[in-house]
Amino acid sequence: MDRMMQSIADKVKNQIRLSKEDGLYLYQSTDLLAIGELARFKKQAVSGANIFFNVNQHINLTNICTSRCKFCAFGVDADENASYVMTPQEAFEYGAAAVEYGITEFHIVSAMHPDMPFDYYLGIVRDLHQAFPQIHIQAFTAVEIFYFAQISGLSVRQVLQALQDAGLGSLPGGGAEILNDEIRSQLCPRKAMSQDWLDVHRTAHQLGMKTNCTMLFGHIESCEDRILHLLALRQLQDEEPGFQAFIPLPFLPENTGLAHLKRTSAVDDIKTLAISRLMLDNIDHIKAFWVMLGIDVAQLAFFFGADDIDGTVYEEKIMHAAGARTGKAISKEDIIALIKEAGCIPVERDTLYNVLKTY
Ligand code: V47
Repeated sequence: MDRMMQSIADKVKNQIRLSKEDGLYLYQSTDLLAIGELARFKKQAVSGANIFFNVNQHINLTNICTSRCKFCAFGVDADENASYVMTPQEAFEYGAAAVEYGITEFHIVSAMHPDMPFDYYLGIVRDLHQAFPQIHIQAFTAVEIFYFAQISGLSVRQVLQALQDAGLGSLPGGGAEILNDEIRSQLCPRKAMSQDWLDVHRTAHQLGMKTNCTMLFGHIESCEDRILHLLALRQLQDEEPGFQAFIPLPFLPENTGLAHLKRTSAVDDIKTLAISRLMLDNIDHIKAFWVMLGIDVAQLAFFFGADDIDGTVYEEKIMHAAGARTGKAISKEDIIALIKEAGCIPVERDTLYNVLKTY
């Protein structure tokens, strides 16, 4: 171990916060095992041998989107063949059908539809919550919340309050991409910019809502952009805590406007998970999202700082549109088996990380 890595190890062992320079050093280091050992040390301190999962149902209300981000293969124009919008009744039935499977969460993500009014989204949350009050609704990325404010004339706070009154429990972490407006202007100029995204989460935290956060990596960003992104999340969490989990999302290029780019390597995926665990010393959970990492890399991630594998995710559409090679869903039994196979303890959680059952 060289001197710089030793000094980072000393900081981690003594719970001293890592700096931007430490993060940059870790990215350019090839000592993956040393980085992994430190990340695992941090993970063990928070979660021991536990790996969390939940049983959820993804509902993607529409794929018609005015944003058309370069990295996205899910969004389409209204006149394209593959376009769809669920009616409120269809969305309700789609959610209701999963309830008997034992789900504890509806994970609803939509798009920036040109015509659907805010009331459409509000009504879907209200109907599902009234029928199934025991099931947590995690819905709408900060980008969608910001868009709802634009189309309704309400403030972000009013939008969040209305959704909260209707039964919204928490926000997912999507739409963060890379919190750098130069990069956003190239990839996704028509949606919430960095400060807008952060402000929505800050407001949600002020309203007592938990949220997640993500980072889309492996496209046109640099390692410095990634570290600055992690530092922005860490700073918001210091100022207005409420992030429960961080999910690094490796960019899947197929069918996107960046299809010429190569998929990230497993080494980059694992290193990014580990560095996230080390930099984000104030966010408890780091998710290895099996849908895009694949089951094999997700299992390895448990030894590099991850303590969560997300959920059964019946039936994910955004990543699969971009070439995710995993199945569209995985059973609870399969998740339990793959966590045990890796030598860890499967813990079923609800959305807010209350332990439901240890297997
Ligand atoms: O915001 C879109 C990303 C996000 C691609 O909060 C892509 O628990 C890779 O945020 N390759 C939506 N990523 C999904 C998301 C999420 C998923 C699971 C759990 C949680 C959580 C959140 O997916 C988007 C965007 O950043 N994305 N296209 C792509 N081609």
